[in-house]
Amino acid sequence: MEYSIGIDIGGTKIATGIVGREGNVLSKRIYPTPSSTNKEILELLTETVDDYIRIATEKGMELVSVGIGSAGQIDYKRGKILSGTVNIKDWNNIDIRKSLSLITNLPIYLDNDANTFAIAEHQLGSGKGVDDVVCLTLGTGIGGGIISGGNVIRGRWGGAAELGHMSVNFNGPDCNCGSKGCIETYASGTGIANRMKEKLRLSNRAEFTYYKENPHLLTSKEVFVWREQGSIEAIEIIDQTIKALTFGVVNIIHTFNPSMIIFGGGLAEANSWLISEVKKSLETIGMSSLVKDVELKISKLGQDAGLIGAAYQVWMDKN
Ligand code: BMX
Ligand code: ZN
Repeated sequence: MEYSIGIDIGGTKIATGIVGREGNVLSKRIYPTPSSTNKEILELLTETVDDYIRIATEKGMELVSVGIGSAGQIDYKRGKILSGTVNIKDWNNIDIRKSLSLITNLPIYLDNDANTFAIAEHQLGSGKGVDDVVCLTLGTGIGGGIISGGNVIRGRWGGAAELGHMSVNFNGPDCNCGSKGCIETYASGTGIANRMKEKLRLSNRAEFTYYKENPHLLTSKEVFVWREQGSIEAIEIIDQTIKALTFGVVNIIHTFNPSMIIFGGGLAEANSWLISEVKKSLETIGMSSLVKDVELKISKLGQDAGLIGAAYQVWMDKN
């Protein structure tokens, strides 16, 4: 069987593994994304690829490529990161293909992380056999991947489908992409935490004191827990999350007329009820013929989807 090295670079973690053609993942490793320099990330990639090549050689496995899915705006044909938001430090103008070709002759593939998520879910996951699928990953940021008529929609050089940066409110919070009111500011892990930090500043409630003093430790997890406990502030924030996602999903449906929207990323997987709420509110807005039978699903491949799709790029070429 052929194998490919898969690497999924997100704002919080980097997941790696050796992936078989059927999507089986071996020697999986998960690292926190280095946050000081891009050089540190490149060193981690080089060491990991080197190590996987050694493991594959020892086990007599046939390695056919190194495939990377990374957050950021990517020229996928040239294998370069052109730019990235502050979600990854200093993630601009990086020739990943060149760096890795110093240590291996294997073909090196690079695409946006949500595109590789969409490739995996379309080839092997919840969207298998479905030609018109749009994917949204809810994590550190919000990533987007579009399959239309069975093809990945990439635009001119690969920058298309930054669906997390669809604005649902031009008076909304500043987004680190430069726009305002993007769905990422309301429904990503960092967005939810940031909205809560604004509320904490205005509140004197005792249960918030620790995070008021240590705002950098606040994540979306606390917000979901506080919501469960009945905090009005947290309830308001998550209601906004559902509204932003609903209008975002309606925009997606009106633009791409998909059969299915697949949600992934840690936040969606931990809170799949959010998707049921979006589905319910969807029925009351949007053009009826377009919204009525769109399926909303959760990723089947879970946290491995990005790295499986990253590795799978080589086989897309052969399909
Ligand atoms: C951001 C943007 C996207 C990415 C998405 C999900 C950067 C660095 N990131 O919107 O390119 O697809 O986040 O990324 O520009 P993740 O960090 O949540 O995996
Ligand atoms: Zn934005």
